[in-house]
Amino acid sequence: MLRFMTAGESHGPCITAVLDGFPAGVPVDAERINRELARRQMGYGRGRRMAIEKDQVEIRSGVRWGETMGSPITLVIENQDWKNWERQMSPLAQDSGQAKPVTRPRPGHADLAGALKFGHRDVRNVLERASARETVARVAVGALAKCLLEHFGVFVGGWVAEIGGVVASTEGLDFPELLARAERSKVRMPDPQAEEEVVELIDRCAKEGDTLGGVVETRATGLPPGLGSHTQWDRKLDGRLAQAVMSVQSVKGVEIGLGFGAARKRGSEVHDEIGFDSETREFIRHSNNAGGTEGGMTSGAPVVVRAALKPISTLMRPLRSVDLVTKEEVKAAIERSDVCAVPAGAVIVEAVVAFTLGQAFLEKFGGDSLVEIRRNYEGYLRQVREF
Ligand code: EPS
Repeated sequence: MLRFMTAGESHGPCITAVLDGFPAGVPVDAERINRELARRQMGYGRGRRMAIEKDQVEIRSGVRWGETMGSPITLVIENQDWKNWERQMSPLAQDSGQAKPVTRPRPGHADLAGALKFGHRDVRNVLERASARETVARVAVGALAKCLLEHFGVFVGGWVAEIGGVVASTEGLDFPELLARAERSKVRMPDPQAEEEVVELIDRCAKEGDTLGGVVETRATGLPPGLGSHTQWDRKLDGRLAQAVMSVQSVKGVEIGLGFGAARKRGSEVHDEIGFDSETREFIRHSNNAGGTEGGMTSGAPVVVRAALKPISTLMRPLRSVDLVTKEEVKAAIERSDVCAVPAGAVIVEAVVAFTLGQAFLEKFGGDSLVEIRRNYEGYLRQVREF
């Protein structure tokens, strides 16, 4: 079973991920991971923190001479900002009291619920771990999942579909073109006109001390039919994708394919009619409203996942809150933050989708090594072709 855990605080020394169950024999290099980390750091609307960080992964276990060994892979990304926080975030008792406690929880952040749950009088003990800094680890893990999937012609890519209500026009653009345009855009939007409007909107929001959310879209192509399973609730791939994506900081909604739109149409307009290509001897679909999953399994069509991100909850013009200690009405705490992190969100959602698909891929094709997985994969494809 492929699984991972992350550890680390936003202003601690580093963020760490341990990935277990990754097969042997997969070529991996730090530069491939670093390219994904750099993509996550880009985006107009980020705060000053991104000027401090230059995320680079250190592979501390599980890889030898450029290939995975099948043992747990430890990935470490240092926080450059740590040097400014060594005393405030020190593990040593002798440093206690080196930072003023944060007692004014921000609406929308984990602050209040976390303080009540863990009994913390200093909200920093919650916000440090709740921070989206943690997503640097998820992107690194997602990069490894991509390294595996790419061997089987599976490609996962995403972009920003809208920010602050400005919707990118994507009509007539195919997947490679969408990605190429998004990659060139400073807000990861495939539509230059929407990009221009969004940049203005971000500038306006920054001046007004406000923040912006948006919608990101991820697609995965090249997947065989039958990943996931209809037989049990926790094995349904659409449910697992939704959980993984919903767990990304700021995400408040997940759609697969038509998503909520399907509820407003008739069955005849929604379901993807089935055809058969007698040349390739493959079942085909005349549309992909289901977003690549049916009955909790891949259908063979591209998987399409959309996520809605709420606006960042740290406002420079803060909302009302209550001081945890005095119980007086106050303005919420102001932490240095971003105006808009949706472009980074697109890269993060791409990574968690890649991980979840990688997990389902390994469940289907098993194997401890790339060679064994390939044998199982090719055997299955033959079985499907000869159906
Ligand atoms: C974040 C607040 C900001 C963001 C951070 C997430 O950090 P800071 O408080 O240090 O300015 O920049 O995101 C990252 C550090 C990152 O790598 O994406 C928050 O409160 O969630």
